[in-house]
Amino acid sequence: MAAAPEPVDPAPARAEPHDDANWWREAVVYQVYVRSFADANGDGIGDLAGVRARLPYLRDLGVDALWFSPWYPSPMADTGYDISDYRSIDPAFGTLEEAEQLIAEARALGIRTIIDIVPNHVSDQHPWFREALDSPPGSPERERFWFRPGAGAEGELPPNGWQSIFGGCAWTRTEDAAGAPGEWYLHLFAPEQPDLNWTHPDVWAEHEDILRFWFERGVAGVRIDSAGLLVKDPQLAEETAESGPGEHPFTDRDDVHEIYRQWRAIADGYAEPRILVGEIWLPDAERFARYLRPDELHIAFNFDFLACPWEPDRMRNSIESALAAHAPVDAPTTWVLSNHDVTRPVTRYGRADTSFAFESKRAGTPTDLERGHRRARAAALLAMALPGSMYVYQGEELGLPEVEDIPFDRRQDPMWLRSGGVDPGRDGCRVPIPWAGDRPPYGFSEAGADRPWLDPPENWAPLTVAAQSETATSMLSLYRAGLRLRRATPALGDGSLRWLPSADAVLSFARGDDFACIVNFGHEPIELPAGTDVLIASNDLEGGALPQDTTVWLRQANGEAPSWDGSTRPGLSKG
Ligand code: TEU
Ligand code: CA
Repeated sequence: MAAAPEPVDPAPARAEPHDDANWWREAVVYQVYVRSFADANGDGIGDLAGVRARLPYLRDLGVDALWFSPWYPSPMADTGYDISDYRSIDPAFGTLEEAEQLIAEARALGIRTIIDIVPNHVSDQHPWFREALDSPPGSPERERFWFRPGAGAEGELPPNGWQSIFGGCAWTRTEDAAGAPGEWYLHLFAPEQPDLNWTHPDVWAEHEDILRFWFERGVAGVRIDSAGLLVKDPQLAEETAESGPGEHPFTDRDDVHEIYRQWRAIADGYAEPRILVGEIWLPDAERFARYLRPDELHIAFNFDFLACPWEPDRMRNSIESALAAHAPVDAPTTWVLSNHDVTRPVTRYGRADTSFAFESKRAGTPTDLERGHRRARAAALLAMALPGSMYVYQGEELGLPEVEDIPFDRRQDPMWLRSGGVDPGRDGCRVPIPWAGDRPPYGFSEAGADRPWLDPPENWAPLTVAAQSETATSMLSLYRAGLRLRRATPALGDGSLRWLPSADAVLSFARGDDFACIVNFGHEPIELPAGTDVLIASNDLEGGALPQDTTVWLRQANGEAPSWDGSTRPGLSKG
């Protein structure tokens, strides 16, 4: 038997529900990937009219806010993360006026709107980059980007060895109108996404203005794309294996924090303060937490939890270290199981190795979807019970699996294209949402519409919203019930947790005076503590015991002593 984990946070539970200004500390935020959500005009691409029509669905699901992946005009080299105009809406999605209507309509249903801001790079069709290409080396127009002469006798080699996150060289050589080669420019992602130079005052001023533009249209906050990458080493030093904290040439450099302090001041300037959500992939929890200091970002995605394998000790460590890292800056932790960049949880958790890593996505390895589905259900109730806020990616609530057999000629993701097919890409988690009916596209578009931009599989009829709404045991019913209970349970949301003694294969924690959550990862069904009522379980109990890969929420029965505080050890003794 392993020693019981120490209590992680002795702070008292939150005394009263948070006031409205702190909504984000415990919000459930639903990520809308507009292109794949709902297609109202039948061109095979999801749009804002489609989202507006489905707002009641989102209200009934019980989410507090929507985060929209980029909806701006874009050549779609990276499905919208290559923006050519930050103050408008792509015509495929709708109009600015529709976006304003959507923001207002959602708010009338109690749902706030968060938009995606991409400050690291712009589209190569953005006017600034077009001007830069049309201007000579050394011109002010080029200063807003990272143009450099090449190395080698003829400038034929890239300025340094940095590699693109999407694979291949991070530099592309320019040509003038006559086809003569010239300077190179930096792109940490695709060549269609040139990096901005964040030492340039225009870049700062432009983004501050973009923030105000959208805040004044009623958005409640922004999700900041690639938030740790904005600042580059001006010397363009090579990456080395042993760079210390803040020394990497383009990740997590100390100067980046100054940008977010400035943005925080803007966000705080509104009567209803706006919030800043960081997309930051950093293994170092302490460096990560620096972004969440009181005058910087409000919150950032906890990718460690997303990437964590479905194993009790690893999960417990991930949860503990996240809570411990967030506590000193008084920022709430987020609980994220999926987004538009990663393998769907149902698939991930069905593999022998249940972790997530960009470098090894294990596409095509044996996958037990039934087991993955069961674990994804257990993970959902775990995430909903943990202290802080939760982010749900569209389709997660339907238990959609990763689509792994998209024909090569249909795949669009630059990760797939630029890796020469080595990386399966991210299209498999971006397939259109199935709403109703027996056949693709399952109500994503109406009958007679154009083919959807990615085809939903032939076997998704049982996964539609309509089908799952009819079934009490569906993933959708679990998300609806779990989110409803989460909202109705004062001990949940923001606050702290107390670990309870349990067997190695079990996670068990209490929140508030009368709530406990138990997850059983092990083969043996475990007895539940005496004197408790089951609020919800991710799968059926077996003769009153909690089976493998199942999460249960318990409430202390009326008038009973708190039987879980030391007196019972789930998995070790009878309750
Ligand atoms: O993702 C950022 C991103 O891909 C990196 O943080 C990367 O995943 C990480 O460093 C891996 O080591 C965002 C968006 O979510 C994604 O869809 C975009 O393609 C990307 O930025 C470029 O805008
Ligand atoms: Ca459409």
